[in-house]
Amino acid sequence: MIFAKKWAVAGLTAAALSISTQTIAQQKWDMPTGYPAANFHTENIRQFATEVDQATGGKLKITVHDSGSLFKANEIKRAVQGGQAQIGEIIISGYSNENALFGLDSIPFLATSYADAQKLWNVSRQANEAALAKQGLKVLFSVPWPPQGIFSAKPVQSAADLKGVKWRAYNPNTSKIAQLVGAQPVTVQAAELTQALATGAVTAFMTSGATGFDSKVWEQVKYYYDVSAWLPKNFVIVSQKAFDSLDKASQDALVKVAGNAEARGWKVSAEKNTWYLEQLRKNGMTVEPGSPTLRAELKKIGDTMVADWVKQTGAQGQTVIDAFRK
Ligand code: PCA
Repeated sequence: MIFAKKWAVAGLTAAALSISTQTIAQQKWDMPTGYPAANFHTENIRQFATEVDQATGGKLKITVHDSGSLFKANEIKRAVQGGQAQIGEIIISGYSNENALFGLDSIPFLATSYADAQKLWNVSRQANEAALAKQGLKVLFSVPWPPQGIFSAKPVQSAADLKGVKWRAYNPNTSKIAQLVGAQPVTVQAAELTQALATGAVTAFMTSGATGFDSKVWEQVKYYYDVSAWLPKNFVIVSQKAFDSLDKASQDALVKVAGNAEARGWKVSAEKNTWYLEQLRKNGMTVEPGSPTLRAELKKIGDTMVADWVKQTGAQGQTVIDAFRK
């Protein structure tokens, strides 16, 4: 009897030991994002998390928290910097007040196609990575939103029609555009857009068909002008400290799977853009290319913003713009 008990205790200790070695070897990361579960970025990120699990042999488990449920979209960067989350998704242009460099992809009519957006990313990736590295952040991958157009409750023929309207902004550049056309900017995160429209807090804004669809904007907003002004990008960032705590094989697996997620995300963004615009039409919206006047006015705003951007970013910015225009 005594003997049997001893054996049982020994068995238990062995089991407990193996569990604790497993816990040391396995890491669980929280990954906040600000966008809804059905959005293509979020779907891409979920697939990324699944592939990370597989590629690390279950050593790294990433839990995705969508819709700003763990941290609001605009709090995610700080959360990853502060170690409250190991990894997260942010829209980089949301932080151009911190560093002007981050606003490059949200300047009207600088890069308006997927090919140009890719080129802009290629020439600016290093600079972005270096700026974020100084904040203890590592860029894992980046995926663009579909091209940005104008949603409005009332028809818009030219910028004059936007005077005085309550304009939803999602980053400093969209606030700046509001100022330049004489609209009133109100910052609203994507997760709160439906509500802001329902209460009449905003009646016009620029975003993609993707967010128009996610937020079912057709309830209040009847016009979409597909001007394709820019393609803003989301970055998936990881705290360098969390990254360094992984074994080498897991680090390599993570970087490789991130590369796949970036390639897949760019492809899906472009493919789904057409589908998103169809859904706007199906739900009764008027989808138009936007008048030449409106486009010319936005282009002029873009030119001013490029000049300001180069002034703010100096030689580094000039090098990036020159490489883009080459
Ligand atoms: N959707 C996000 C950012 C750009 C976009 O297409 C938003 O509206 O917040």
